[in-house]
Amino acid sequence: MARYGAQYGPDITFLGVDRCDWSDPSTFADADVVILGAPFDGGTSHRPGTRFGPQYIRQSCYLPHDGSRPSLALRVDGLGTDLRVYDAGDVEMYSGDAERSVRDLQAAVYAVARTGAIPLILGGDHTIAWPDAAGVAQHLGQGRVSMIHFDAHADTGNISFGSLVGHGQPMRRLIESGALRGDRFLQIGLRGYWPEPDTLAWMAEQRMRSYEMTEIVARGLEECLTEAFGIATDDCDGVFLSVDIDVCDPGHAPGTGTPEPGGLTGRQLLDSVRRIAYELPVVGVDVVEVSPPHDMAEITSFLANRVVLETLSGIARRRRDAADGTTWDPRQPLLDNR
Ligand SMILES: [Mn+2]
Repeated sequence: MARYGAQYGPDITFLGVDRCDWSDPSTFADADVVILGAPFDGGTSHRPGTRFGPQYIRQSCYLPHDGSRPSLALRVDGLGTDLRVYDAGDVEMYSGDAERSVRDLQAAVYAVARTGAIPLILGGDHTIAWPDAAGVAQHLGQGRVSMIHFDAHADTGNISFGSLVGHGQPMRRLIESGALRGDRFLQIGLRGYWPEPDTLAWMAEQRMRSYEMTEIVARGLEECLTEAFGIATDDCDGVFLSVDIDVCDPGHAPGTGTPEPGGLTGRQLLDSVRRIAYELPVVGVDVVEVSPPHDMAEITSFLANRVVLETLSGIARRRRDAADGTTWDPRQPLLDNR
């Protein structure tokens, strides 16, 4: 259960933020957000490599690793002065033992959530969404956390390769275990040729709401998000945001294990994440499926790094506006509202 340290490269923190130890709450007592690396790709069904995701998401940036990132659009520093962010390093996760890995990751996520800090987990393949969201629900209560899930894939499979644990199944495990409610599960960006009809029938029985790319194109992303936000905040205490980078088109995110053509642009994903972090009570986040060995010019790692920063900036701006009574539409330029 120890920190993996330098197993997958230098033991650095996300863009130079302070380090902490998730098993010792005194090391992050004033934290708003604690970053955890989950370098696990043992649940992958196709191309592997996401065990290197945390390292690359932490480091892929052309600016100094100085623990500060003032947002041009939001006029807050979600990494420095406006939010206290720590990085607890990588949780030890052996990709050859999925059951032990998800158990140990949930313990780490819960240890962060119970202090009131927001856990932000860098994957890793999507297997980790099960312990990530379950660890938050362990603190806030079963069925009290809704899910907004960006992905090309539903990830609601039952058994794959003879196992209940894998990157195509975390969402079913979360609902079956009672950690999350099926009817507070919002999926954005689904497309392609999976899952099969019996899995779609199971999803309908759970009353999951999936905004497929076809619907997003027909209605517009903003309208779909606004509708999803209404469901996510109905009789729930917080929102878990799970971002599979393959929700974006492979042209925008080539470094991933199961690329599916026809997805969102990087710009659409960043704007969506900004809205979620600003408009909703986010209680946990994960960013998954970045596979650096399959990337081109670190396009995917740079995008994932910005997904993290956009989330932190949105949370920081939400808290600042709540403190001074300001309201703002994150779809509009700030203009005089700075
Ligand atoms: Mn996916």
